[in-house]
Amino acid sequence: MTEGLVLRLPTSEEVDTFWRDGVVCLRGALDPAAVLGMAPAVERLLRGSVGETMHDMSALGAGLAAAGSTVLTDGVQGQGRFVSGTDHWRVDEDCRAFALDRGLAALAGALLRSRRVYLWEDSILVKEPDTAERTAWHQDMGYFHASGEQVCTTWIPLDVADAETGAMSFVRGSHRDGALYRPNWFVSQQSMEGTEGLEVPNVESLARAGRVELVQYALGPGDLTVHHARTLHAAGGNLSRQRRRRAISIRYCGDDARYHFRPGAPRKPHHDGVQEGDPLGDPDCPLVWQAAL
Ligand SMILES: O=C(O)CCC(=O)C(=O)O
Repeated sequence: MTEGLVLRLPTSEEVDTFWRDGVVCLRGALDPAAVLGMAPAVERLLRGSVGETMHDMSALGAGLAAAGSTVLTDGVQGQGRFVSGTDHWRVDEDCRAFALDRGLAALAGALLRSRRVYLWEDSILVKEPDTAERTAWHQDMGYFHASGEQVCTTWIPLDVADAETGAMSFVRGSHRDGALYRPNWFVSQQSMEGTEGLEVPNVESLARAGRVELVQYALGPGDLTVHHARTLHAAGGNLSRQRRRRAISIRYCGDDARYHFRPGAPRKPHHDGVQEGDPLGDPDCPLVWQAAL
């Protein structure tokens, strides 16, 4: 457990906001020092010294662009890079302690109204200064081989994340219609081949027409957002020439989640050992927190 990471649990109003809007911003819920204590782990992973879990999304974007796909750079070529990865908890002790933090899982359990919380995966997402690549509009559910409504992502910044450096934006209430959207390549709206579901709509034009409402929060260390796995969300590039935008996401499932395989979505090695409909809680998707009886 990360020492003293969580300072407070969500209020009942914040729980209601999560279920109404599909996202909630929890200010001052985490100890900034404990969050910043993850900085060395982030640097280790960026240097690639602890395994193959990080990906250069800017390089992926250049490859996709060369193959004819539209990459979300607003026509700008930045000097910085967007680097991200998943499943660091399997290769790095600090990431393991953070992802298995019982306080953070209890916070997710309160929001999910769940008696049990399982770790699905962790993710590190760094946008260095002057990174042009935006994070495409997407819904996490399409990437997860899981069913259930008690599924969420916590997004925890190590730096100030604002409109300039690439704060996340969310389509308010978009989790409520039950739509499943095809996963995409994260820096392009192009859907992954062989995946099922709806194409992600042009959220920005819908917002301009007043047909959806976008919400964005400027966050600092100690704040976090938690969004539902069906909530459409995206993030800007990092337009600052000085400031980094480092973040850690921890993704959790609750009581009603089961393994549910989605054609074409990226699989993890342990998925070969589980069946459709299996409960979570195996060592690769561990139970992190359970409510007292
Ligand atoms: O940090 C980003 O740019 C995107 C993160 C994201 O979409 C997520 O954690 O679900």
